[in-house]
Amino acid sequence: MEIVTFGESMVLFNPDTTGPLRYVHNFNKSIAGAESNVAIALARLGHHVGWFSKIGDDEFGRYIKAIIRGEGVDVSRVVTDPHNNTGLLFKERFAHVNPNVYYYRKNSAASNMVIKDLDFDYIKSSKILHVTGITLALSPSARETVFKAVEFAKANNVLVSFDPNIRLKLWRIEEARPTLLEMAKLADIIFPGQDEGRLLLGTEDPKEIAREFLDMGCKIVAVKLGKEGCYLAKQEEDEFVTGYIVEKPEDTVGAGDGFAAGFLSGVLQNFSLRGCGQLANAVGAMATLVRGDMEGFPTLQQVQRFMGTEEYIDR
Ligand code: KDG
Repeated sequence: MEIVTFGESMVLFNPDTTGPLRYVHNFNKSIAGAESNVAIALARLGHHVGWFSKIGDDEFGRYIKAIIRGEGVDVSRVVTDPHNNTGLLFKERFAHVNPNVYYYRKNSAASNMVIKDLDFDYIKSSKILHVTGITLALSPSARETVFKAVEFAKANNVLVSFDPNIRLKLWRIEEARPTLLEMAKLADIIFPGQDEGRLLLGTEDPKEIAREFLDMGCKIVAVKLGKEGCYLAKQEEDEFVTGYIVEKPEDTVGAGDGFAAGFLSGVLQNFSLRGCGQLANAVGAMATLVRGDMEGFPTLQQVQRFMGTEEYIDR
């Protein structure tokens, strides 16, 4: 594996119509989950990637595994929990505003993840371990599992990639902040958004955010600036990389995961910092062109066309 990641994926029910959920009759069934989004995006870009989680012994768990496997992601380390259900997520859409998200994941199989569910040889076999703050929020045992995996990765020269992905519906900021900062200190690459800079460090200034994380020990900080692009920093170099304007985004959820996947793809190919940022911006932007959390991630050829590095013949 080039990259291994783990965390909860859920069955996502996206309403066909806008308005309060009690008036919605039809839903589109798909999957959601920040880590599997990153895994799928990387697989579409042509990488060997593994994702695992704990799923219920139920139809929803089998569905999630089948979809992710179908995307070319290795799911051989997924654990089935005979006692707890697979988590679900419902969106509620209104015109011109971000959708509401309702989680049905309390005590889900994934939130019952424990250290015993980790395959250490599998983690050791990969170049990068990618984790997010969502798993840290799920339960004490899931949190302990992420810390254990990350400490093991560090001790075995596997690069640690971390997206704080603050979800205030899952935990209070007073609890989230110290935990996420503790994890940030262990990360080699970190992907904060500006809002996360504000919540964690009290600043939205990309340069200040980057400086704080570099001082904590991160080697690369990629601050996501939405359509403005990103600000990237290492100890010895830093730069802004301009983003892509998407006039009418269909769905912005998943853009951050696309960004992380594009960036990590660049890292795996030894791209320059700027090259990593350009690919990250493009994959993140393309994620917003399609409704759904992971449906819009491009193949390598599609992203090259989007970036204008490959000629497009449409017929
Ligand atoms: O980054 C997108 C994810 O947040 C989404 O797919 C669902 O993992 C998810 C969550 O916990 O909100």
